[in-house]
Amino acid sequence: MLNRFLSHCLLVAAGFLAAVPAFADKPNVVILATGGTIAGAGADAAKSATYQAAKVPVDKLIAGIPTLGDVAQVRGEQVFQIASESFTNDHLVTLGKRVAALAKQGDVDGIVVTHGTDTLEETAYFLNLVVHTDKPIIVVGSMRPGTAMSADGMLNLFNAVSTAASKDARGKGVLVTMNDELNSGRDVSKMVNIKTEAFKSPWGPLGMVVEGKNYWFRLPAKRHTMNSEFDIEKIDALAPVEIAYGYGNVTDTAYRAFADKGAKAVIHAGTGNGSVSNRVVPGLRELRGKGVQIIRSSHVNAGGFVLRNAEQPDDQYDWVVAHDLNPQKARILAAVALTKTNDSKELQRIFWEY
Ligand code: DAS
Repeated sequence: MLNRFLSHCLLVAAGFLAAVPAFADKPNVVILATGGTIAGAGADAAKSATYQAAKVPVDKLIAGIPTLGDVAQVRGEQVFQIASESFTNDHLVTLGKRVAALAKQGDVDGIVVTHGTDTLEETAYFLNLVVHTDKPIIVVGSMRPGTAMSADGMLNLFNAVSTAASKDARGKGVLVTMNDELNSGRDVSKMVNIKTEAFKSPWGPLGMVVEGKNYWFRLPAKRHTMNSEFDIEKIDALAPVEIAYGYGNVTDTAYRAFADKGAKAVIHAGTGNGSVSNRVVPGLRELRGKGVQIIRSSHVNAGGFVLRNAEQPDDQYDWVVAHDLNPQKARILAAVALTKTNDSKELQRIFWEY
């Protein structure tokens, strides 16, 4: 009799446990959705480039990956629903403050930001600079909408959640999981606009994520997150910084126009080594004399390297060099750094360290 009673209790208990969601003992991951192609939808499965971005809400993104509950207890927030080319500094500050607030919560183990791919690299670098946490923060997008054949968003998002839920991703700065790779939010950039293998770091990925497991091969070398002197909790607005493109036949019109509109710094997206046309140098020196910071970057796309006094006498002109940061990343760092200092020597230190 007693055995039958005990076996009955065991069956009931087993039944109860089976009803408990798969993630009862799983890490807690929050997905902050902002829009982009990963939330895109098109009318034809054969069309991977013709669709509307920022259509699918975060709860549908989560529901679209049934096995997500095997790796984490996931909940979503719809922070924005926009294509990322329309991001502004205010969007960055709002998102950064939400990420920082969640990172401080004891019931949050990791954060995923779903994002359009156009400015994903800027947001990832921004969060890398200003969010003080060692919890994993993963920024993820997709090159094809979920309605297209061989869409990449589902696996990219699964990888992002599994990485956000993993202890081994802690302390590595903001990460980007696209196309099975783990890239540093600082280094990664969109190098191609029509392939799923679109995001590359000039200095290589940090690792790979395969079947929900991370394989690490290198670590970030620059300051980030917990080791950053910048804190989103002390930033309410970014400094106005603009980018002017260098090319043959260029004039200083754009640089002057940006300064006239109040730019505190102009990023020179230079040819080659951040070179500056001799038709533009006098105008940039004049702007520097009026207090505008001039920061030389390079628009070569597979990884530039701008060093002081190599192509231009930066010491003499009191200009800053962006080191290996592309123009859009240099803008982010300058916009953050100028909230703390307008000293060109301090700015140059910051560009070497971050
Ligand atoms: N317009 C692009 C964006 O939102 C779509 C994408 O690739 O995500 O960044």
